[in-house]
This record gives sequence, structure tokens and C-alpha cells, in this order.
Amino acid sequence: MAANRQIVLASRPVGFPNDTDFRLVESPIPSPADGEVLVRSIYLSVDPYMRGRMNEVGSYAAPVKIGQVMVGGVAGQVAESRDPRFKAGEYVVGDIGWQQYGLAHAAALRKLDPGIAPISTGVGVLGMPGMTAYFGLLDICNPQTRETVFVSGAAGAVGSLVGQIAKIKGCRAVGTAGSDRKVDYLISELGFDAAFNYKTVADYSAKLRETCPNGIDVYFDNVGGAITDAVFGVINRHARISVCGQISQYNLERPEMGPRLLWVLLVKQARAEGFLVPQFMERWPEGIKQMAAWLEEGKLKYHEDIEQGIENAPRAFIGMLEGKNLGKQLVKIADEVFPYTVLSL
Ligand code: NAP
Ligand code: FER
Repeated sequence: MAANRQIVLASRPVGFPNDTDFRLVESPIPSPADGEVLVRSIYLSVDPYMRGRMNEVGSYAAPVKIGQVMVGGVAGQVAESRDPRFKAGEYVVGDIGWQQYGLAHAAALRKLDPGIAPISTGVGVLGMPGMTAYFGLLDICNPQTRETVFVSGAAGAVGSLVGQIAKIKGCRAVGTAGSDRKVDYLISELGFDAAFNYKTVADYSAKLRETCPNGIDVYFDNVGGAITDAVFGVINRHARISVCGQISQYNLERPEMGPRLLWVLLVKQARAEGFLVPQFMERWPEGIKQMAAWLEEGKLKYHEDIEQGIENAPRAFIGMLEGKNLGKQLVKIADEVFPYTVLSL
């Protein structure tokens, strides 16, 4: 019988992760029990939250144990089902992890319709990152026509969608990203009104005043750190800040110190709110439906960077943390098999 290739956590990173923190192992392909489904991974999503799960102390979720398969969302195909709701060959999304095959409870899987969009979108624009952009912007910040929406980490999976949703809502969209290529993509491909490269701009405050002449009404923060400190200096009265991520802090060995800025919220009568995307889980169908409609209408674009092979998942993950990705970073684990045929292992 074929082996299941898996990537396990080998050691806990100190600062930035590297290849040796991961190990490729092989184990037998498991069999589903009653109510379970065996999923064959096609696209693995690598996401910033995984860095937090590699730490010894968890925050909102338990750490991955040493030797345990790395956690991760997968778009794949049902290889074997012991639940009446799923048939072999159907496309699904689930928390399968960094492995070629994994078990899931049927209730924890979501079906994908390949007729709506390529299945890779199930872990991208029509999945967790897409719902993060959709609810994190619209629910947390309630952007209004002609308001200025600023997004950090703007060329990534979440940020690239946030700016486009802001445009759909009639806002001025401005963002920051880590390369000139990304900045160009935001303006010429995605329709951002302005963007700048935070790695080459020295004075963030001056650049924010230049690119956001009317101030910032809505800030969608993917990054934290010095960019966020500067944004606080230009927010308007009644600004709303969506605290989505703080990726500039995830790989630090010691916490960064910064200015004390809560007084800005006070004098601007502004609001900052953190969120975790599963809190909107009951409303994901509504969000996915709307995002799929915008895709169909050509109002929303997405880009995927795809690394090949389970063995390259660590490289793809580390590359994403380094900013090598444009849009959503995925790993292609296997090819699709013609739908609705029974797969032999
Ligand atoms: P992503 O933006 O596709 O990829 C991560 C990007 O972060 C990189 O491409 C890189 O782009 C940028 N980055 C890395 N180090 C940085 C630094 N020191 N300063 C500034 N930018 C840096 O990832 P994503 O999946 O869309 O996630 C974006 C953010 O949303 C993350 O903070 C993530 O934790 C958060 N998130 C939160 C939730 C939630 O429920 N709250 C859900 C999903 C994601 P550059 O080239 O621009 O540096
Ligand atoms: C989740 C909660 C949070 C999740 C992802 C996140 C995969 C992301 C958090 C972050 O990046 O900060 O259940 O599902």
C-alpha cells in the first residue's frame, strides 16, 4: 500500500523558522471510521497563523506538538467515505494538515463546487482568507462611500481582497506592501488608488499624508509595528481599525517596544477591534456567496502563487513569511482526479 507523506514539526523555531524545524515522514494511509472521511490533499494552504502554532505556548489554539503533523487547511478530494453525506471523488475543504492524506469528521468538511471556481479558491478567496477580508472589513469597520481605507500587507491573500472590497464599496483604497512589483500590481491590476513600498519609504507619516490626503477612516491592519504606529498619526475622527494580524511581530525573539498610542483612539473617538475569522463561521455561506458573485461579475481578482510538492511546503511557508508571495500562497500536493470516480489507493 502507498505511503502517506507528511510534514511534521521537528523543532520549535527561535525567531524566524527554517527548514530544519520541519521533517518529512511517511506513515500508512489511515482508514476512516464511521462518520469519517479520508481526504486526498490537492492544495495545501500555508498561512501566517501557523507560525503561532509552532510556539510552545498557545494563544487561541493549542500548539502543534513536536512530531505532530503541521496543521493546515486543504482543498482536496474524498478518497474514501464512511459518511452518507460524502461520496468518493467529491471536492472538499478541511483541516487536513500538511500531508497527502488525512481523516476528517464529515461535519467538519465543506463541499466545493468546481463549477463555481477552481477548487484552490476554497482555501483562498472563497475560503478562510476571503472570509477574513470580507467580515474583517465590512463587519468590523462598516466602510462608507468616499471614505479612505488603508490596508497593510495589501498584496497578500487577505490584503489584496480588502482593498478590492473597499473599492466595490466606493471607498478610496490605499495600501502598503514589501516590493515595487507588489505596489505596481495593487495600483495597475487591482485598482488601488495609491500604494507604497514600506521597505523603501523612510518616512511613513509623510507618505501616509501624501497618499491619504483626507486622512484614514478605516485601517485594516495585517502587519502591526512601525506602519501601524504611523497610521495612528493620520486617522480621522470616528476611525475604525480592524486588528486582523500583526505579522511583523510573529518572528521576533523579543517583543518590540513602541509608542503608547491608545490616547489617539480617545481623542479621535476611534475604535480598534480584533477578531478571529471563525467567529463569523455561521455567516460564511453568505460571505462566500457574495465573493463568488463579485468574482463572476469581474469585480474581484485574485492571484495564487503555487509551490509544487508536499516536500516543498516548508519552503513555501517560510517564503510567505519572507514576503515572496503575491496573493495567496499554496502548495500543490497532487493532481485532481476526474470527479466522481472511486479512487483506488
Ligand atoms: P499574506 O499577506 O498572503 O502573506 C504574508 C505577508 O506578510 C507577506 O507576503 C509579506 O508581504 C508580509 N510581511 C511579512 N513580514 C512582514 C513585516 N515584518 N512587515 C510587514 N509585512 C510583512 O498572508 P495572509 O494569509 O493574507 O495574512 C495576512 C495577515 O492576516 C496576517 O497577519 C495573518 O496573521 C492575518 N490573518 C488573521 C486572521 C484572523 O482571523 N484574524 C485570519 C487570516 C489571516 P510584504 O512583501 O508586504 O512584506
Ligand atoms: C482560526 C483562527 C485564526 C484560523 C485562522 C486564524 C485557520 C488566523 C489568525 C491569524 O492569522 O492571526 O481558526 O483558522
